[in-house]
Amino acid sequence: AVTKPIVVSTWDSGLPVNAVAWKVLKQPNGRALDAVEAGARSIEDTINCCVGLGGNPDREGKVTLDACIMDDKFNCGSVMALQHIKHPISVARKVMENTPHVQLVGDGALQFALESGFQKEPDKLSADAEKTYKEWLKKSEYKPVINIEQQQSKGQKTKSGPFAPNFFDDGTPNHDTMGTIAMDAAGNLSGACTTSGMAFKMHGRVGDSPIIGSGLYVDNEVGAATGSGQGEEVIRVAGTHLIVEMMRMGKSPEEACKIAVERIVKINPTKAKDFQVGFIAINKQGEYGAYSIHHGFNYSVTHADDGGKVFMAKSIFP
Ligand code: SD4
Repeated sequence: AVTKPIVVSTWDSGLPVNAVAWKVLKQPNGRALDAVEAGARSIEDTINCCVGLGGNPDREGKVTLDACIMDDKFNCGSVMALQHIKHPISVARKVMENTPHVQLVGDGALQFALESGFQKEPDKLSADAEKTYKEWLKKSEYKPVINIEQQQSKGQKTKSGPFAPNFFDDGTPNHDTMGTIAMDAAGNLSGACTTSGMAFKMHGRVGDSPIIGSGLYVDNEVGAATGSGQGEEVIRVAGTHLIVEMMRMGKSPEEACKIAVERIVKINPTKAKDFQVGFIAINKQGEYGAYSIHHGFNYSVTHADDGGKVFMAKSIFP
């Protein structure tokens, strides 16, 4: 039997995102596209390190957001390095639906957002982001920090292990890039990905998250995939497109994610010890799976009215 509807998101911070998406999916005609957008919007509304305007800034202190969305008919839209807008995912959807283009970047994306009726938000870092940024400025080291490193730089450890929520020891949830993929009751797939990107990146840097085929890919005949982690490394292998193609060839979602992760590690196994990438995928049967380079990447799955479950992805390194 096909498990549907179903929604899967990166990280345990995806659980409340899934809950919002689930409300859409459980409606008789609820569309996966609306579900993933609503989910992404809900985390863009919260203050956290890695998604939305409250997220960490680039090295110049500017918060620049990346997001993309893709439906069941290869329609897709994306915004990159977008400033001042609370809901980049909805701007991405408008790019998809109301323009002849797929990607809008920077000032042009902002201009389009404002013309589309989005409100320009003031340039103000969240208290958390300001604190982290000031700390970073002391050394201003241009060294992308992600997941595992981020936790160490906070001087905190996360609790980990199968099914264990990924919380810092002080109880703060470890948020990160939010990738959400869903299949609705009609069996149609869609996906969304939203992020403030790598903390302290160069101004203008764009990661994998808003790039169709890297941070997100959906093929309604086969499946969908998204991910989180060091964007540059994901782009190099067109990670999520690779995963969907592997599923097309009969691999399970987990096997497909593993192949993409292995492809990244093989490029430079030594370097891969220092960065994290994690992928999640679903197929048309409603099967789901994940894989990451390092232990610690978890993901959230919801396919019933039970609040969903968090799973720890298998990884190459323990
Ligand atoms: C990026 N993939 O900008 C994002 C960041 C991320 O865990 O996912 N961090 O490269």
